[in-house]
Amino acid sequence: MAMTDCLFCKIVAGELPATKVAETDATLAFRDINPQAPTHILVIPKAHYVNAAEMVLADPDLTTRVMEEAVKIADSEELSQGYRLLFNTGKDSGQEVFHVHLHILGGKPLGPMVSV
Ligand code: DGP
Repeated sequence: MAMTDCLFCKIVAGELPATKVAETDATLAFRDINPQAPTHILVIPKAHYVNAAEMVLADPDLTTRVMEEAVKIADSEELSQGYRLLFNTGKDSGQEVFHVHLHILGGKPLGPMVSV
């Protein structure tokens, strides 16, 4: 169910613009507004889940569809040298948008994953 105050639900509903990359009945992919790599795309389920943990527990099949879509997009974006798939989940991860989204990052060597 769409949440009226959710940024990514508004993108799904066409109420806010986004540079769309791919769409299925259950998922939408669009370019990140603040790219952290030459290719930075977000894949979201159209249904609203706060984060990956909530989606995995509620709908494993949808989780698989989000992952499958990311792999297809990585292929179509020619990220054959490698890419990173990332779900920020919760406060310590730095999650800023609370509609689950899978980051696809690639297009250059990405370096270490996190600093400690
Ligand atoms: P996270 O930290 O995992 O919650 O990442 C949220 C990402 O969403 C961040 O990389 C920037 C992106 N983002 C935030 N607002 C918008 C928006 O309105 N449009 C698009 N395309 N991306 C957005």
